[in-house]
Order: sequence, then C-alpha cells, then structure tokens
Amino acid sequence: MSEYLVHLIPGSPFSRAALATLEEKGAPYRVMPVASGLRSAQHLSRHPFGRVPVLEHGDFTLYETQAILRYLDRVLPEPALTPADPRRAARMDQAMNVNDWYLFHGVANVIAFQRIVGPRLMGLTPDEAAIAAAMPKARTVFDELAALLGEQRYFTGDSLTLADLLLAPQLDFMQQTPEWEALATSHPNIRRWLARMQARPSFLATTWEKVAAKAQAATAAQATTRAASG
Ligand SMILES: N[C@@H](CCC(=O)N[C@@H](CS)C(=O)NCC(=O)O)C(=O)O
Repeated sequence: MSEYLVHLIPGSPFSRAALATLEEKGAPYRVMPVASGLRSAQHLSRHPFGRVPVLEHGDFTLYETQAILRYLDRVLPEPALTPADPRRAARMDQAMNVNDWYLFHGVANVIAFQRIVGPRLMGLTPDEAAIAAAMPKARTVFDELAALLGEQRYFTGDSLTLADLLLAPQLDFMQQTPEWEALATSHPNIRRWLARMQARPSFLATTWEKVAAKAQAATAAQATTRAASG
C-alpha cells in the first residue's frame, strides 16, 4: 500500500482534518509543507485554486478536504467514519457543508484569520470592523451547530464521524479568539463536544506545533536528500 502524503501549511484547520482522519485510521503518513508558496506553479499544478490540503496516495492526487476525508474513509475502512444509517449519513453530510459554506466562509476565515493567522503569520493587526461584521453570521452558525449536535456525543450520534473531524479544527481555532465566549457561552453542548474532540489522540497528535515540527523535519530531510544527490 502506498504511503499517504499531505501537502499543507502548518496550522491550517482543513489540513488538520485530513491528518486527524489519518490518525483515527492508524495510517502512517507524511506531511510536506508548501514551501514554494500557495500560488507557485509547483503548488498550482497540484491544486489549481492554490489551497491546502492536497493528498498524494501513490499516483493519485486529490484536493478538497471533504473529498480527501471520504476517500480515506473508503480506502481505510476501519474504523468506519461514515454512519451506515442513511439519515445519520445525511446529517453528517449536512454538518460538513455547514462547516464549508457557513462556518468557514464569512466566519472562521474572517474571525480566526483576523485574530490568529494574520497576526501570527503575517504580522497583521486585526480588522475589528471585519470581525464585528462577521458576528451575526457566526451566531447563526453556532446556534445551528448546537441544534444539530443536541445532546449527542458526536454530530450524528454516539460515534465519531467525518463531520466531527472536519468541524473540530475550525472550532478549535475559533476557541482561541476572544469572540468564542460570546459565541459559545449559551452552547455548553458545543463546549463539551470540543473538549471531547481535543482530548482524542488524533487531535493531540495534530496540533499546530506538532505539525510544524513534522513539516520542519520533512523540509530538512528533503534538503539532505537534494544535497546528497548533488
Ligand atoms: N475548499 C477547500 C478549502 C481549503 C482552504 O481554504 N484551505 C485554507 C487553509 S485552512 C487555504 O488554503 N487558504 C489559503 C488561501 O486562502 O489563500 C477544502 O475543502 O480543502
């Protein structure tokens, strides 16, 4: 079986979902930071929209996190991360689309970007007006996620699914912002679920720091190989 290689930027929540899925499956994998830049010709040849993650598995290359997670769940069937029951599977799909369309777009990609990614990686000062403008949508998203979760342990019931693995990295990021208190205070079920996700070995193994260390080691190994080959 070919190895799994994930091209990523350390800290990226979508990339973390792919890594956490590989961890849940117990599959060996490597990470490769996109050193050439997301808009480099090299990366655009893997991902024409210049984003991460990109999965390589033998001669198969795949971008879009939902596609990657579903592929991994098919080629690595144990433990199953998609419910067998059609209605629970539909809820999983729904929660995954809420992540991509409503939580990421206009909420996490504004609030978590302005508070965490911009300041940490680009030295930017948070745009308070942009954050304030994102809050009404953020409230709707949190209310809806709380309603979908209800009193279940995971988003579709008692078992972990791809929906939990996609949502948790985004919400883990949101938790690190001052806006979290206002958004999550009336949703103790979201707080309990996130704590449960953060305690899983798959999440402990894929923190920004741990992925950054793996990425640094991969870059160093690549440089050594290049130097040795002349
Ligand atoms: N629809 C894509 C979204 C991926 C995405 O937006 N990734 C972020 C990092 S978490 C990214 O690459 N951002 C770079 C940019 O916006 O230029 C997926 O599901 O993989």
